[in-house]
Amino acid sequence: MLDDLDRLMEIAGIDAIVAEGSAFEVPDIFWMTGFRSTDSIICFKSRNEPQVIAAGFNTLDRIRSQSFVKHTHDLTELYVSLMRENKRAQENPEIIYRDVLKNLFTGKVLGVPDHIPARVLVAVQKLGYDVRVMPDLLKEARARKSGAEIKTIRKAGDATIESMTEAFQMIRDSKVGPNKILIHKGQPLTVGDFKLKLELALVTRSAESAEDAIVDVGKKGFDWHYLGAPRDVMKAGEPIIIDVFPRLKLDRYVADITRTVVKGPMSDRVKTMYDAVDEAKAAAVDTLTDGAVIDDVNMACFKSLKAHGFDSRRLNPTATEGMTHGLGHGIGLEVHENPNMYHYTEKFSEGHVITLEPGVYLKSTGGVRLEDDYVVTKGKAKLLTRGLDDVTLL
Ligand SMILES: [Mn+2]
Repeated sequence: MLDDLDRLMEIAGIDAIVAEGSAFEVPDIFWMTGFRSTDSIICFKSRNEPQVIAAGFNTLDRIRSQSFVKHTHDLTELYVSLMRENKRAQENPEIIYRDVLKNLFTGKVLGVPDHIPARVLVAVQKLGYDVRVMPDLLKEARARKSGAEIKTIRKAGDATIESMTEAFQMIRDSKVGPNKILIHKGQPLTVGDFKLKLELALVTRSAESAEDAIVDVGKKGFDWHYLGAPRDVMKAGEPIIIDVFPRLKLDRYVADITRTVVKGPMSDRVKTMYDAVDEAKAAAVDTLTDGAVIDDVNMACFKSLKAHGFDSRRLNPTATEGMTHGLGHGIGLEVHENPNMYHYTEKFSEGHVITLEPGVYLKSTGGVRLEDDYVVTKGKAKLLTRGLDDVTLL
């Protein structure tokens, strides 16, 4: 959260940070300003001082009414003088940043995030500033969520759960046809049909898939990031992985939920996979608390899977079956953010919001994955995505 930023800037030894872009392209900009616009702006922040937005013309008026940042630096006059000389602001970052930094920057070391445009980095270096690229600073500050952010992620979770429930109804309503193909309203039920239903349900709840959704039928689920082709046909008796990670259109936060469903009956093999994943998830949740070492949470999952006879790449780096991906990831304005569960020795903190998504994958069968979103607290982690507990057999 924003409250963490000053402390992290101090640890990093930087006096100020500057970022540039639009809320839709650069989540850090939205996070630092709350300004939801396609307009590109410059956001500057000195350590222990509030943020300042540099912009001009109509953008500035909208910032004053639509951003929570109270301090602005007006670039209108500078833009006008550039226009009189037939120069474009975009092509003259040195002129813009000379003005911005002369007016706002009083320290020695200036930090910039990885996503600062290359032309801006070069310009600021040419101006003679001591610039340091800080790839993790804003990411780390964003890792712990405020109460308002957690509430918004829960809202994204609710929209996701309701939409998945609506889409699952298509599978419930299907009949099983020849070759176990699901027949919905007289037609084979495809992944394309399912995703369309899902997307419509999300849109009616002011959400939309952040990228796409993963819908993997049967053996195709062995490749756990296969998105699913629109023409893939749903079949009975096979595990169908449905992984949905939508973003609220206005609030910009995401949720990330996976269920693996079977139009029954379920084979003993799939049942074994399902029980193992379910227990591994519970084992990980039991260890997830403020101060827990990240790899202890990973290990709780992988050891539980091993006890059920499933391999994992963490315990056996050459494994090709079993759990061949990480346990989860932070979520917030992006589908993958900090804490990073591959940073094994780091610790979870109160306010971290993460997904836990254990899965097992067998070449001959496909995959089973279950995913929910949790907020780390001083006690047991809190489940943010409630309401899809018994969805397995449809
Ligand atoms: Mn995920």
